[in-house]
Amino acid sequence: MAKIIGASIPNIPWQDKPEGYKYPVWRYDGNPVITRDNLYNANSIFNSAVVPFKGGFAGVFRVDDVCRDHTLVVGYSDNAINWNLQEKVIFRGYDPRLCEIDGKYYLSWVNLTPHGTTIGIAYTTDFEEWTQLEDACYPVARNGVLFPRKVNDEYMLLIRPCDRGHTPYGDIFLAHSKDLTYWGKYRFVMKPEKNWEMTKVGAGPTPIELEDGWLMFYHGVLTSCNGFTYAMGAAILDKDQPWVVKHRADRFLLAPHKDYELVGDVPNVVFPCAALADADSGKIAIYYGGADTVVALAFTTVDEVVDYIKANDLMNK
Ligand code: BMA
Repeated sequence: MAKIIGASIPNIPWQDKPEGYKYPVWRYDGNPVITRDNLYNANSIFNSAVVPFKGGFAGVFRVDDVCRDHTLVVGYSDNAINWNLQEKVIFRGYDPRLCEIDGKYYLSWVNLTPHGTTIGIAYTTDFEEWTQLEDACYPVARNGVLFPRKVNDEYMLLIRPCDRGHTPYGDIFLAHSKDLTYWGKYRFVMKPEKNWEMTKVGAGPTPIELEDGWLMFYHGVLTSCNGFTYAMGAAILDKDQPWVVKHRADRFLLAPHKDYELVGDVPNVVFPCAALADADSGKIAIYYGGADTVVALAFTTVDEVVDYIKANDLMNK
């Protein structure tokens, strides 16, 4: 078995792969797990982040409210499927990611400034009090995703530099920091390669540490005559030089095929922002936004996903 370096999550949400299903990532049959009905005054609740917390789970959820403002709220769950969302807005912005580093929970998100989007970073120990740090990569960037530990004694942040609109820039870079305040030593990681991701790529959940690399799920965007289609891909980054892509699937692992991915405020969107990974069993539960309207859940195992990436490896063709 490929090995996950990380926590045991014995209560990770799970369903076995349906009999006869050929692909490496399968959906929860109770999807969507969160809809606008989970919170009063929500227009839509989607691209959201979850982590294990005190024997259960906590999360930060993207709620676009009935004024269509982008807000972030905290939620709690015992089973990571049924969530209790709080009304209090902790930050404004969107697309949160959560990452535990040395006992603190770090939130990175798309922060909104008068000059464009940037990467907000804040931390908490209890999901009630938050300390906000300097914005990273100001301006202009999105899809800021921290690594769950320092690499070579430096914090690592995946980013996608962009412009103020739906950007023609579409490549993933990596930034280093000694203190989570000053970011630099930028490294190119990857650019779109295949048709399904041809417009842009952006990092998704916190990378999952493996024995010999980092498993990175990401989104890739196709532009068709009908607009954008967002799908999920996967790659394995070098363990000590995570800007080096060692393996990368040439095809998507999850694309908008179900109604709740095809129909919503923005049709044809699968947008992963979080993954729970159980080091003992190799089970992985992926949280993604469906059609910018709901939160959905999908499953894989570390073996399934690593084998699939290597069997369809863009880097070894
Ligand atoms: C991206 C982000 C995501 C969104 C996606 C599709 O640029 O804004 O939050 O899910 O577009 O609309």
